[in-house]
Formats: sequence, C-alpha cells, structure tokens
Amino acid sequence: MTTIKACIFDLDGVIVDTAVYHYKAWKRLANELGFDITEEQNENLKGVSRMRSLDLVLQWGGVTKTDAEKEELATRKNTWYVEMINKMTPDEILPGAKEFLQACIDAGLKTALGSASKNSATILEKVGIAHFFNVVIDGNKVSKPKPDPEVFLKGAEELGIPAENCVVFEDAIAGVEAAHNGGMKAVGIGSPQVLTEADLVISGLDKMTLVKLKEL
Ligand code: B16
Ligand code: MG
Repeated sequence: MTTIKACIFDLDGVIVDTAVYHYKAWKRLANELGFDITEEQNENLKGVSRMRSLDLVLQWGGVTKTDAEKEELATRKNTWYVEMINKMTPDEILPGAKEFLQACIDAGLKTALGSASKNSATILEKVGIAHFFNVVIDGNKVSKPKPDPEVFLKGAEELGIPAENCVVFEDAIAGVEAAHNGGMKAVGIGSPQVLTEADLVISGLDKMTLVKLKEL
C-alpha cells in the first residue's frame, strides 16, 4: 500500500472527451488531401501528440509531406479543432470527474493535470474546471511524449510531492506506461482488456473513491 498525496489527471478521455472533435478535424484534413479516415483509425490517435497523429494520418493516406508542409497541415487541423472546443460547455465534463476532484481537494490531496494537449487551457476554461488543479502540465511544457514520464514527473515536481506518492489517472496505454516509468501508480479509465498494466481499471471517475485510492 502506498500513501497517496497527489492525483495527476490526464485530460482527454478522463476529465472530458474531445476525441470526436479531433476525429472531425483529422477527417476534414484527410478529405482535403483526397482520402478518408475511419473512427477505428481515430482510436490510435488517443493520447498521441499532434505531430505524431499527423504522421499516422498521412501514413494511412499513403501521403508524404515535407516538414514545412506538415507544420501547415497540423496548424490547419488545429484551427478546426479549436473552433469546436471553443464551443464546449460544462456539461461536457465526464461523469464523476468534478465530484472526485472535489473529494481529493477536501481530503487535502494535491491535484495536477498531465496532458499531451497544447489546448488544455482552453478546454479547462470552457468547461469551467481550471480552479480544481494546483498545477497544469500540458503539451506546451513538455517535449517528450508518453510513455516518457516527463509530463507526470514535472507535475509531481511542481506539486512538491515525490513520485511514489502520486497516482495517475489515464485512458491511454502509453499514459499508464508513462506513470509506471515515472514510479507512480496508474488508475486506468476504460477497459481492463485494454489497460492491462494499470494497478486498477475503472470505467470512469464516477466509479472512483478515496477508499479505492488508499487501497492502491
Ligand atoms: P493537441 P490527452 C491528447 O490529450 C489527445 O488524447 C490526443 O488525441 C491529441 O492528439 C493530443 O492530446 C494533442 O492534442 O492537438 O490539442 O495539442 O489525452 O493527453 O489529454
Ligand atoms: Mg487521454
């Protein structure tokens, strides 16, 4: 059993789900380039950085681009994505997320966000939950993608809590791996068949309790 002093939350797939907005924007880009992508393919983009996602999309379409062209394509996709997330409202917060964050704060635990997204500030502001986090580490502050533990280690460092006293909540396999690589516990959000390495898997934060946290 570990003494948990801080909870670090991934954003997309844990607190909110913007996968459909990413999908619409990538699909529009693919269509402009003359091919299509499926919802199944989009699953592989969850938790993956913007540039790595673009590489995968181009690969699926059998398209090669220069670095400068890729920058332009990623910016184009992001503009469409940002238009959609700018319309997000508080009712897009996933069930139980706000309640569990509040329970953590009431219990004296520290909270951090640990996301690959460069748009996390916009999302947190639009859904009205920025104030629940002591620290926000996102794609603007880190250079190494998950499963590298950089994003979570930075979160722990800024919170002033040793890694072994932190637990990470993640929906992506690479995110669970990143937590373990950083010496932290990992609670998987999703399916136990997919998140096989997680210390505990739940379907959503509505199933999380402080008792389960203590038992990790
Ligand atoms: P952006 P997370 C990730 O967020 C998303 O799951 C992934 O689909 C996206 O490509 C990535 O952020 C980068 O997002 O283009 O907004 O910088 O799950 O790490 O919170
Ligand atoms: Mg995620």
